[in-house]
Amino acid sequence: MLFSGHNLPQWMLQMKPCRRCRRGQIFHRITAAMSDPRLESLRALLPELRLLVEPADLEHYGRDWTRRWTPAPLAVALPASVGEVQAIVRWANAQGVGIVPSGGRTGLSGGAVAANGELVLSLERMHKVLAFDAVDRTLTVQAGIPLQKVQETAREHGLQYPVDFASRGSCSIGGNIATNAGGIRVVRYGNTREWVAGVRLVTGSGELMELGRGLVKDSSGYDLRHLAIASEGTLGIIVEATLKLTDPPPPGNVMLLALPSFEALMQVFAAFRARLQLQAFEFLTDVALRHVLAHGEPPPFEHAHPYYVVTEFASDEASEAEALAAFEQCLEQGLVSDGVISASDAQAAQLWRLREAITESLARYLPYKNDVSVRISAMPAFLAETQALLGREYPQFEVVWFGHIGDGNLHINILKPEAMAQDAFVADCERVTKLLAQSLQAHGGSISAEHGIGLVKKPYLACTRSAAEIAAMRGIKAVLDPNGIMNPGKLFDR
Ligand code: 2HG
Ligand code: ZN
Repeated sequence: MLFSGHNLPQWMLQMKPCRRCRRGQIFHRITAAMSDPRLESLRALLPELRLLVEPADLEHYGRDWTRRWTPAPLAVALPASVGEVQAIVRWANAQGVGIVPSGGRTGLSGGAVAANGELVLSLERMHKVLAFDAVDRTLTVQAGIPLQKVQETAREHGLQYPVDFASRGSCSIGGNIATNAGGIRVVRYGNTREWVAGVRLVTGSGELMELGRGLVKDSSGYDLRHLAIASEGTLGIIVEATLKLTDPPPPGNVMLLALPSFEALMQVFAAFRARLQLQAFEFLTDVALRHVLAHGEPPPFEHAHPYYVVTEFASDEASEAEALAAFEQCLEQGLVSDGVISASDAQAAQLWRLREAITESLARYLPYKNDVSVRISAMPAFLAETQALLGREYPQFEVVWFGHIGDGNLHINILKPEAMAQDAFVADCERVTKLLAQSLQAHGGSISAEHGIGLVKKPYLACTRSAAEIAAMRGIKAVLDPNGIMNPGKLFDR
């Protein structure tokens, strides 16, 4: 079929030549779009919809921060309104096409991977602040808004949205809600779940549901809002959210502590928590710090120490005195061996970088990640057991420990040796994850603390959630997504 300029649709006329492969983008679009009648029907249904089928776009939008699956989506849709999202979902039901909802794609569990001809539905163009309510102290936003923009907007109104983590600039609020994201302030403020007053969800059948509606009190039956939170896009697409805001935090002081032993960790936590309202309590090992320093951060101490804690608390005189007293007490008991305290905001930010840059500094080793949790009281026994397990099972790999120890949440990154094939590496790590999952089961923990289940943790879901719970999840999915088009294959198989 030959096209001449005057009868080309508008979207084709806007194409530029593709620099990557030197064929025209028009060619890519025409071949892909014309060869798939499903996309043609979507185009006919929503002529204004932005739809991408260029290989570079499919690759970019078809993956998250995991690098295990080869992206292979059918196309990428970038709707600009709730109405468009609903129409896409109805089209997907009619065509039997799976939908992978897509936010900032900073996830670490493969929840936003599209490797099987799904349509990626990116919320990227739906990134507006819709309303601020000073009386309710809420902010209503579209789901594609980055976390950082939410935090900044709250600050502009003299308030705070307290959920925070390193990917704040790239992740989106929709993704945060869909994974019940945690981060570095959970010890003080709780997870994302605590801060969602309402959610507008386009269900798997295209219905728009208003869940929660910003009400402080509502005892009229099931709270479906909480089903949307941590649903990982398997029940529908979060298109808007009403977020709770709170008083701004007090100006903070950051302290970095050096610890001689792993066993000291929870005792130091107890000593500090007894005296202070902690804003954060994070830990990292020397191995983690070495990677961060190799990545360009300045060393905090003259000598290396086996373990470190980054903690934050109010910078008023009383809190500072309590922090120093806690430090002295731990020093006397041999639980800490050194410490520094920030003297300025710049220094505080620099100390935080030592913790926050870990993921980035490890990315080139394609790490296998465990993100596990137990109750805080179970932490000492679980830590000892896990340390023995990993020491025994991974003599050949470098293992990097860090995490939100004040929440009972450990991150374990196993680094792939350069010469080792990815498949063999993952297979070995999966063998050990089964053992870790057994230990989590014994300690009443969770195989995913804050990253979600996605594809990465799916084989272990049944280790820490009961058969009855998973059956109930399947039943809920069948009601809200009867044709199973929402994020197929993630969390569990239908
Ligand atoms: C963090 O706490 C993130 O920094 C990422 O949850 C953890 O990279 C990881 O394993
Ligand atoms: Zn984390």
